Amino acid sequence: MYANYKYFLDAVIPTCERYDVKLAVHPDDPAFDLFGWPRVVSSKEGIQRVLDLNPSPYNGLCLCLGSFSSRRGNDPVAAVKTFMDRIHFSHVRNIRFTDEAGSFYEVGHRASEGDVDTIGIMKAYAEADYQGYIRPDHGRHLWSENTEAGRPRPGYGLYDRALGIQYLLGCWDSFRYTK
Ligand SMILES: [Mn+2]
Repeated sequence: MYANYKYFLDAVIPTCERYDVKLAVHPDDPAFDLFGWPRVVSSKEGIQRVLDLNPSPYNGLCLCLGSFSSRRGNDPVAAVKTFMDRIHFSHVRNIRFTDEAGSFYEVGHRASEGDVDTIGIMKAYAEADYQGYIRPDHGRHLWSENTEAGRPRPGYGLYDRALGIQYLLGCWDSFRYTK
């Protein structure tokens, strides 16, 4: 898969550079083995290997800290600091493990609600004056928010993503704001 990945990158990166299109790979979701499928972007080592396949800054990351953190032992704050220069987009969200095997579910964005240090992540971005894009990624299904068809809207509900954005901005401001 890495060989195929390099073949793809080497073919498209020159065009990306010419037209200023930044590629951004999302980590495996979840970042551990499922049904024996190979994993490519599941650890710091895997990310480094993908970035090294083509050294152009246009070969970058959509660093999803929810997915990345789903692998036991992965340190999301360290990953942000290590790969800062290649992160074009970041998904900042929280998960809580439910067993030692790595089962988890998605929780609200507050650091205290789960196992991901969302405050430490935003501190790392703020201290580096990160200029890329961040989104809260997923949101819980809150207040019976439904689609126009009347069905529940799990995963991408507006209400909890709005709450998540404000939490992340609050973290950012607490590290960046000066009056
Ligand atoms: Mn994501």
